[in-house]
Amino acid sequence: MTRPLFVARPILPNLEDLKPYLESIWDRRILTNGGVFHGELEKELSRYLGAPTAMLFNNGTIGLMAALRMFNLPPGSEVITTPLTFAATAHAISWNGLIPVFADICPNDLTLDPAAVELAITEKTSAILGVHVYGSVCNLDALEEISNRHHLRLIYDAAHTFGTTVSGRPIGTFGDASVFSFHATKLFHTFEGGMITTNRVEDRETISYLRNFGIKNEEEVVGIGLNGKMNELQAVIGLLTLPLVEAERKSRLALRKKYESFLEDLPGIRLLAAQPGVCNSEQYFPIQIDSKTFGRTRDDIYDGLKKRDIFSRKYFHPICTDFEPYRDFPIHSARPQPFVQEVKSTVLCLPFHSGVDDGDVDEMQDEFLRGF
Ligand code: T4K
Repeated sequence: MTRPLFVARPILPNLEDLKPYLESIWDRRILTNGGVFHGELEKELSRYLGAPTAMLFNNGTIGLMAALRMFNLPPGSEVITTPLTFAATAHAISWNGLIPVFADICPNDLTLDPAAVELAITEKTSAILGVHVYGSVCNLDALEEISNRHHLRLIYDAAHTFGTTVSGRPIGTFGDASVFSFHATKLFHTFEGGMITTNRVEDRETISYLRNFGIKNEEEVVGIGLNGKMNELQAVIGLLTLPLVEAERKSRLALRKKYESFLEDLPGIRLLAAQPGVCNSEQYFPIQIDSKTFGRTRDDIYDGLKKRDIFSRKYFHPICTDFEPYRDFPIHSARPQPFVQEVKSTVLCLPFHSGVDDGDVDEMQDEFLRGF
């Protein structure tokens, strides 16, 4: 048993395998601004993620900021998103001088509810930013239909869906653009990192300007770009980590089955159902606790596990509209009360990675069956 046991644990390559890469960087002295390893990783990820355009960033947040900037959305226009996400999603909208507008989530998969999105649309709406939260895939068809009908851009925060496919189609090819996070806590990581993918090769030039200060050549700056570049050390970590991803995903899939075996039939515990046709990224394992039926609250479980040095996380509670910058922003909903307000106090992500062994699972099972 590993203690402390965290919600996430990064996969790491063998230290010895780093050495030849480091020597090569040291020889060349090209440390960033598009080195050899950066180029190699970009090519490999384009293949892995099945996206014609796949461009590395130094983290997912900067990737989101750049993706929103790609489409020259009118300043002050509104971007509809979910409040059940990491703060970075809403912040990326705000940093672009756009207004985040929050819409409710679907009870079955916890992603943006298309009916709520419809209700949130005004003449100022310019885009929808869906989040495949926990690895749960948004209602792609409905969101595409709405965005086409209202002439809106459709962008996906794909931070939790590395390698996900839907009926064989890679997740990063839906919508106008998708953004991945390669943070240490993600299935695939580069310590810190991110990527924008799109279905159109023509987007590469725009994204490369956005990533590199708008620089076209030594004498021309053609746009207001960021410094979104990934460096060579991060790229090497990516090259060495990518081959380890499938084994990690399989190990998490096995862990999911173990968790499900004792949680599935436990009164008061709800699990997210598998989505038809979706090959899941196995990024997080969220459960929802109905305290009336289970007899204990989500916070009781969180505290009970913590006493055993097991650190689950209440992702994503508080929700964005509980945070100061977005406090009192309305949540548009097709229900009398937004469902997300209910979910936020019931959801808990259990440790979900290959470092969780059978002893850990047994210990958690005992706690759940005893009722904490
Ligand atoms: N959109 C969505 C939907 C996201 O979830 C995120 C990031 C983004 C956008 C933005 O992408 P980035 O700009 O981050 O690339 C973590 C991550 O920092 C964040 O990347 C992630 N989402 C978010 C859901 O989780 P914290 O504050 O919960 O991280 P922290 O440091 O508490 O880590 C969680 C646990 O993971 C720790 O208890 C221990 C373990 N851990 C963590 C780190 C950093 C390790 O074992 N090793 C490590 O190096 O935000």
